Amino acid sequence: MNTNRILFAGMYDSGKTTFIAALWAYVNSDKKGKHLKLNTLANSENEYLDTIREEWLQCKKVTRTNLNKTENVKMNLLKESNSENVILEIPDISGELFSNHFQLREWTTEYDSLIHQVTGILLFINPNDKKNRTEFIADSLEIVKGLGGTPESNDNVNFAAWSEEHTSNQVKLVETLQFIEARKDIVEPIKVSVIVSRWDLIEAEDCPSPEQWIQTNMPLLYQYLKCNTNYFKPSYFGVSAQGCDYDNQNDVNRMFDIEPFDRPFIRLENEVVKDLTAPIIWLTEK
Ligand SMILES: Nc1nc2c(ncn2[C@@H]2O[C@H](COP(=O)(O)OP(=O)(O)OP(=O)(O)O)[C@@H](O)[C@H]2O)c(=O)[nH]1
Ligand SMILES: [Mg+2]
Repeated sequence: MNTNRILFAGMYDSGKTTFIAALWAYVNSDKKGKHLKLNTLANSENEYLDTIREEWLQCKKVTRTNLNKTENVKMNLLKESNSENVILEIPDISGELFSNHFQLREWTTEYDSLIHQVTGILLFINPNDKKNRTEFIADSLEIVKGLGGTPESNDNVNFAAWSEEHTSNQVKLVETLQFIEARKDIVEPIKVSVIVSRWDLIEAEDCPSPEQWIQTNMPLLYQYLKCNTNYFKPSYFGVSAQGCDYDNQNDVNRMFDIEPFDRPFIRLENEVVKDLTAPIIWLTEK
């Protein structure tokens, strides 16, 4: 038996709970050729999982995770490739907690023991969050010029005092990883599946690969992962766990016309697969 304790890390609204809901629907579905399937309901039955799956099945946004209540999710699964028993333990943590760690520079003993047991990380990024898009100095200078200022003068630029709230997410995510590296005795690099969520929305932008998206928009995070391969081993995925934007009723109607397990899709480097388990399977492989 192989127990995988996976940390779903990511800021608020980055798609963590939706992914768990879609994964639970997938392993319970009668999709043919599943890479992960339910082994037994023992150790898997969980009211929380059923609630979020029900919301997902009805194309409703899943309930936001409560800052003070981490939901401990456990799935007892079988890997199709080698019939290996895989237990997934995924604490569903509110994104606000990661911001708190960054701001307060402290975490609970409960989280600390979780970090010591973690075997892999799914790092979620919401591409629609403007704190995930780099603001280039060159663009700011263009704006200053447009407002009638000169690039040399700062007359039209209002500098705000530093605040956690205005901090770019990539700074916080790098800190999340650095904290883990500082607290954990890392012998083998920890695998990190970097997930650009809501891929259905950005694929319309004639998108490069998920890796290129991170490289362009979150260069600090990208460089940190590139330069710390003794601690972390990244792989990049574009994930649509819903399959569409729930704010667009036409898209939602389209979802109701197909099997729920066929809604999500994953963008790999060069191809799209209809299998939500890809980032998990990659983590569980030696
Ligand atoms: N378009 C689109 N939106 C998505 C997708 N997955 C999640 N979302 C939206 O992203 C928002 C946040 O999703 P959650 O799964 O609750 O995010 P979270 O990371 O668990 O958030 P916290 O619990 O607050 O930390 C919701 O409004 C979802 O509808 C997707 O595949 N496509
Ligand atoms: Mg959540």
